[in-house]
Amino acid sequence: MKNRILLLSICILLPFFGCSAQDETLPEKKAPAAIPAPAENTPTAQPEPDDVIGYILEQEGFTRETARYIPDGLEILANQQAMLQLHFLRYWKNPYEFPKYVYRLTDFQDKACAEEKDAFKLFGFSQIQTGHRAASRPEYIPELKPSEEKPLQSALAELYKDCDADFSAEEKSALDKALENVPMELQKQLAFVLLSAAEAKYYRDRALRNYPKDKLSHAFNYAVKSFTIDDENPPEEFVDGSLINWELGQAIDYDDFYTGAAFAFRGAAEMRKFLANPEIPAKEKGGASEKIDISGITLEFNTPLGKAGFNSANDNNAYRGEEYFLIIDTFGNDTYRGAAGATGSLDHFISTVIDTAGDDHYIADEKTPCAQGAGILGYGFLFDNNGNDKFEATNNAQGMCYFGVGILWAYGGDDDFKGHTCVQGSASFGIANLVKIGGNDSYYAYYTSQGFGFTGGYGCLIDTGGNDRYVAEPYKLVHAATLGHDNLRNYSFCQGAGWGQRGDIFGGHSMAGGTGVLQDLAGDDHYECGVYGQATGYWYGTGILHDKAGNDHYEGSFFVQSGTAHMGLTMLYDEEGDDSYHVWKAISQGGAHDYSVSFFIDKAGNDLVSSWSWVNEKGEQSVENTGKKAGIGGTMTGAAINNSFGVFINIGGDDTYEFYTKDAFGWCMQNADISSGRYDMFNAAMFIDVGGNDTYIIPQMELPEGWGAPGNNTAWKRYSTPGNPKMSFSCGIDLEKGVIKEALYK
Ligand SMILES: [Ca+2]
Ligand SMILES: [Ca+2]
Ligand SMILES: [Ca+2]
Ligand SMILES: [Ca+2]
Repeated sequence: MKNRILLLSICILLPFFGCSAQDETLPEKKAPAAIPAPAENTPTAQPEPDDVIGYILEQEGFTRETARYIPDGLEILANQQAMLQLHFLRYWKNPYEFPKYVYRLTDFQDKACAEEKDAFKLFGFSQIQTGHRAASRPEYIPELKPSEEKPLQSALAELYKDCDADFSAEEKSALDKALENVPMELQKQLAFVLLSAAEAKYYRDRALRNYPKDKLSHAFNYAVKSFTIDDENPPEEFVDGSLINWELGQAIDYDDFYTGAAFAFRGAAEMRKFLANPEIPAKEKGGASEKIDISGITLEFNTPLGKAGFNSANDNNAYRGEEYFLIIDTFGNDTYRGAAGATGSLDHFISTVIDTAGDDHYIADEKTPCAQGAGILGYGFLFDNNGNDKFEATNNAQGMCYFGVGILWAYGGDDDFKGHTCVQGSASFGIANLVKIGGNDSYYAYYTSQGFGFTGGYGCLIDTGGNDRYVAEPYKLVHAATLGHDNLRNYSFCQGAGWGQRGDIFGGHSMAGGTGVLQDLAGDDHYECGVYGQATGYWYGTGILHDKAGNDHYEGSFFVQSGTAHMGLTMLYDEEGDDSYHVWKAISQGGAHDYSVSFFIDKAGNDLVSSWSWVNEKGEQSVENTGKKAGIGGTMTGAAINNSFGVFINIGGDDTYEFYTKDAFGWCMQNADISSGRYDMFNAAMFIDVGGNDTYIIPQMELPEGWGAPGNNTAWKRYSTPGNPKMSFSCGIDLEKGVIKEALYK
């Protein structure tokens, strides 16, 4: 596999770290006459546009239709990508509509998770986001009826048959005995899970029919390691990594794959419904159902896919996850080690854990392939109701997939999620959901986690309440962001990150990125990451961070808080509260590079928005508080370079901006040479602050003539050439009043 990180670095063009190289070649354009500017900090009479973006474009003779990319040009680029996600081209072509896409998506997820707590609904929705809708609604999945006589035994016999395995006479009689005191209705429910698994197995196997069976084991092992591989020195056995992605990624019949997942997931969902209210349904319409007692049962039996355990006795249990196809535990503080609710091997491709009570501990070490709601070439589901739980893993866990479906829903309690790589809503070639209902939770990871989508993936982390802490470790270096990004911090790709397989520089096999979403619906939250995070996109990837309420803190470095490199669509969207946003280095906060679209939208509150780094005596960047601040890098707060759309919108509140770079607040640089097709492609940078008394702390720096200084109730422009000035748009505007259509959902 050819080097992901190296590729990340090659195309970061040096001029973007400062504007000194461009100062000699100032644009001829001046600020549009209709917008009062530059103001030298003197407030002037202002317009009150009912469409601010339409208004500022109009000042230079543009409309939303003309101030965008040439659509055909985008199609040529998009056609060079495998597995481009369906929404991408539409919003790439129509960047002003991208926020509405984000509002719809986050609103749907909000309702599905916070209001309805409907795990299947989110799974179905995720499926649709990857471009498939084979089995997105449970009511259309064919019914499965356990037999009236010996339902569990006959369902198990069917599963054995489908797996070409032998249901021995010994096992049969042992099971008959074990079931003697198990209520028939519970046996039927367990039978339903087994019948669902038989269907899931059929569709999962069929989904893989176009890939050589003898290569699956190697692909499984690669998927386990993929994001942990040092791409510059891949181990000999995985030099074919990008080819596995290319071949298996495209060989999978995702319609079949998700149909299988839907059967298995509905099986788990029906069981959860039953556990919440154990009863025998009414025999006829209008009849009464009959409550039953399912407590005090300890049942364990073998299936061809692993053991099945049902434990409703009042004790604390310990399980080895990889031994089980199904664990249901309704009492006590339990411990789950290894691949619990996860596809621990190629043969153990369906696994479900349902734990409905207690403070539980889930632990997986670095030898565990995947854990805690993770699917690699299969399906892994984990549901934990109640209690303060601890989820600890190394890699591939807590809502994770690679060629699969991995889902973790945790309800109530203050939970602790800890992992390293590919954890907490991390999807590659499939669906990963981590949903936490309520509680003050902590999420800790390093890499490709916390709402991450690689090619073909939809990965989301949704937390519905509480004051939460999201950390993608910046400082304990494992993937230092080398070559000028930020040597002192890690690459993250976390907290709403989309990423693809880039092959244009060497090797080919380019595959468009997936979608990563981090969504938090209440509470005062803390978001912290290194480089690439908090709504970031790379290589046709989409990254979204939505925070609905509360006073939140965001900090990160380079390509963060809606910051993009190379064909990304990103949006950070914070709806209320007094928030603080800090960025240590460049291209962030509605900062877009190389055919990217980045929106930063903060809808209310008194916010602090800043970018600077601590520096030492020599002016070099430091992570220590040296007491000395300096700006390191630009393309901030609504800035666009190399044919991009960087839009920063802050509505309401008395905001404070503290910046030490000129290349911000609506700074644009189209940068294309006339010999390039890019020369005719648009580039737009917009900084818009509406309402409040805002303070701009921008230490005196010499501004080129015609730029104007940002200030309360004023307007300005910030152009740099080279490039085609006719195709580069800059506007910074601070207004008392005005409506921004892009910030409206309804
Ligand atoms: Ca428990
Ligand atoms: Ca629990
Ligand atoms: Ca929260
Ligand atoms: Ca907020």
